[in-house]
Amino acid sequence: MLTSTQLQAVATLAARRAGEHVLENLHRRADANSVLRIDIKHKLDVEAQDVATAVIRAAYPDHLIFGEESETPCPPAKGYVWIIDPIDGTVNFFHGSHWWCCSVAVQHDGKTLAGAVFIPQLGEMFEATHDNSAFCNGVPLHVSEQETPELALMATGMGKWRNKETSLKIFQAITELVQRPRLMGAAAADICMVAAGRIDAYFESGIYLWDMAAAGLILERASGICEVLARYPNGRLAILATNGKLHNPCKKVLVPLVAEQKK
Ligand code: LIP
Repeated sequence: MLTSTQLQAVATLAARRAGEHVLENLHRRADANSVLRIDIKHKLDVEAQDVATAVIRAAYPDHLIFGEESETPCPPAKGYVWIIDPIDGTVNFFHGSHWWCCSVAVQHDGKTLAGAVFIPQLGEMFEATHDNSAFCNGVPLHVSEQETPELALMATGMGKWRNKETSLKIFQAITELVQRPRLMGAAAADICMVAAGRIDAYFESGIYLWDMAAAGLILERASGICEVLARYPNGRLAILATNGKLHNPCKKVLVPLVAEQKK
C-alpha cells in the first residue's frame, strides 16, 4: 500500500503543473473547441489534463486516470484511480474571471486518500490526506464557527441543468435560509473556501465527482462535512458542503428539493 504522503506529493505536483500550464497560456483564454450556452469545451482543459496525467503516469504508470475530459462520467470503483478536473470553472476562465482551479484526487477502492486544489490566480494550493489535516500553502485549515443559518454566507451554483426550474427553487430556498447566497462558478474552489472558513456552506446539484473529490476531502480534514445528497443519471451529484454546524439546517431545506431535480 502506498503512503498517503507519497500520493499527496504527486496530487499536488499534478495540480500545480496543470495550473502553471494554464497560467502560461492565459492569452489563449478564448481558444475553445466549442462554446455552447450549456458548456464550453476548452483546448486548455484538454492540455491541462494531459499535463496532470503525465505527472501521475511518471509516478504510477499502472494507476487508472479519470478526468473531466474522459469519455465516461463514472470511474471504476476498484484499485487506485486518479480523478482530475483540469480547469474547474471553465466558463469563468473563458470570460477572464480569476475564479477557476485545478483539482486532482486519488482514490483507492472508492475511498479518497489524498487531494489537491490549486487556485492559480490566487496563488493558493489546498491539500489534504485522509489521515492528516488540511492545509493551504502549508497553513492548517479550519472551517468557520458559524452556527446560525441566518448569519451564514453560502455559495451555490446553477449547474448545467437545461431545465432551471428546480435550481431556481433551490436558489430561493437558500436565499431565504442564509444571510447572503453567492454564485461563484467553480465548485472545487468554493468547497475549499468552506474548508478555509471564508464562507460557511456550499450547495450545488448537477456537478460531478471530479468537481468535488479533492475539495471534499480537504473540507473533511478541516473539520467540515461534504455529503452527496442525491445521485442523478450520468454521474451527476447534488453536494452539500458545510462547516458541520450548519449541515442539518441546510440539509433539512435541501433534501426535499433535490428529489425534484430533473433534466
Ligand atoms: C463547473 C462547476 C460549477 C458549476 C458549473 C460547472 P467546470 O465545472 O465547478 O460549480 O456551476 O456549471 O459544472 O465544468 O467548469 O469544470
